[in-house]
Amino acid sequence: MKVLVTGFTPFGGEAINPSFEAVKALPDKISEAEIIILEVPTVFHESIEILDRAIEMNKPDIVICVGQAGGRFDITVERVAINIDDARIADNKGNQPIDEPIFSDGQPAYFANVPIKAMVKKIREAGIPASISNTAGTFVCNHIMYGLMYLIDKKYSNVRGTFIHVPYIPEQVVDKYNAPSMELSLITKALKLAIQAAIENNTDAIKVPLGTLC
Ligand code: PCA
Repeated sequence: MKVLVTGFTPFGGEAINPSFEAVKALPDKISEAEIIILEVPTVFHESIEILDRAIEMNKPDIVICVGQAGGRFDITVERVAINIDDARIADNKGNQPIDEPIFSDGQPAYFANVPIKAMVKKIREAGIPASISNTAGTFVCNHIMYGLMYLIDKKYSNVRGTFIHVPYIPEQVVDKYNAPSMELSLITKALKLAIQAAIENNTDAIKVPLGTLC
């Protein structure tokens, strides 16, 4: 089995992106599966094209894309990606699409097709805060998750995947008032556990109440 794990380049004035820092620190193998890592640019469309080529070349069974969610305090496994780009800031190449569909022939939204609840449960059991998120935003992270699930729908029907958002790491918040952060080694450990859960559980068989009220 092969798992492709991506992280993003720094964006929005940050010197690092904890997503790729954490991905880089993953072991070469998790539960006998080969781990392939890839850094993708925080750029609309180019990120999906690079992901597509990497899937084509490596033929992974599972794809987990990871990105920074500055302001979130826990690890969030995304449930859904929507067919819209609505950028509050420009990406790393100056693109700032507003209310544009990602793929005109795509569904309005796609759900993750890995066991997101089993993934969150496994991370929590290790004492690391984690939850399901029902929005990946409307910037490049939602964009790549949508692109991943679109590609799975259109041409890689055997692949399973989702997106995981991770908090800032402590060095990023030294000058940010009241911003939450998580130690890099904990983020890497959480990603490893999430990948393990995705490998071990074929479907989201567990019914645990991890929904939100509003
Ligand atoms: N986070 C951004 C894009 C790249 C990243 O790491 C986002 O949440 O959209």
